[in-house]
Amino acid sequence: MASDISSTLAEGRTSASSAKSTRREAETAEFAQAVLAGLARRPRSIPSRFLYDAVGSALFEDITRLKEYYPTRTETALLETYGAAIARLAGDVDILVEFGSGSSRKTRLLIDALDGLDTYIPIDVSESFLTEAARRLEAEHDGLTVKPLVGDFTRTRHLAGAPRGQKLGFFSGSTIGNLTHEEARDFLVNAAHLLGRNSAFLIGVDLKKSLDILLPAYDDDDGVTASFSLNMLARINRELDGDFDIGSFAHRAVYNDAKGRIEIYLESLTEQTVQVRARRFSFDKGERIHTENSHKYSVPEFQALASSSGWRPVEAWTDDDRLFSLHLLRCA
Ligand code: AVJ
Repeated sequence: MASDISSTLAEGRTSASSAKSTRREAETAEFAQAVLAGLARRPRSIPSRFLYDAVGSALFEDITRLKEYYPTRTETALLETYGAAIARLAGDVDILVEFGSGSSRKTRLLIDALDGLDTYIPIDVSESFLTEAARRLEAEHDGLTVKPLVGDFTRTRHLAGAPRGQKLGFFSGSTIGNLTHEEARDFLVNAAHLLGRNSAFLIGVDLKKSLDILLPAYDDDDGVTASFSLNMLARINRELDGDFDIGSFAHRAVYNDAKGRIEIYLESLTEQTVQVRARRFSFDKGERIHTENSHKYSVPEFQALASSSGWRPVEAWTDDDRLFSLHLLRCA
């Protein structure tokens, strides 16, 4: 890594753009390592966080507007309906810390509900997204300071440069569902340290429900979710000199009842060989690559997980159809 930094500096770029390109190179190196290891192992798997390059992030935005994809609009409606109640129970919040980029619409609803808020700290891997969001929010909210933190929130250990004050964490969209129960517990324990004593945490969690609703949400009629999944292979082709024939893989979403989660796979439709960075990988017909988990919880299941991770459940809100939940927790 040190040699990467000196070589980019030697090319005479500004330190800001060199820091950015060094980050991009580090991200590509990490992607390469994950893909080569993930394709070599059985069962094959690639971590879901690599779905979100610029193309994948735009496709996810499209997913949030699909008729079949209920989570985003349901969570937004919950924030609209219960924002004032959430703010009251959260107490005097000085600092809002958001894990992941979230949608600006949901963030704005929460910020507007919290009066007396003086600092908003979004944590995200996408620097351009953060800068843009920070500029807009500061322009719209007099007296609100936005201090973006570039990084992977699952690995953020300290809130560098954060002022003192009462903190509220916000983790929306049921992104916590991407984590296994063990990973979610680690994340919650770390968040308790990060946010500190007596802080509060608002988390959006998708609920268990009928497969008639759940399965189409992960396999829509227009094939947007399929494109989002298959972008993993397209990204490998773009960034890692891969030669995946995207048309000979299919998106598969299945519900694993024992684990309470949607599992997403890319399935080879033929027997074929693929190259990535000059390494060859053979697929049998029907062989799969696991790319994503999306865990679903009942309200008591999530409260039990939170309770075993340093948080006390304060309140949980759900919509009338019981599609989605918002949990307010207090650091124990
Ligand atoms: C962003 C993880 C919440 O699990 O519902 C949506 C990702 N993947 N459709 C989810 C996703 C396919 C989404 N999360």
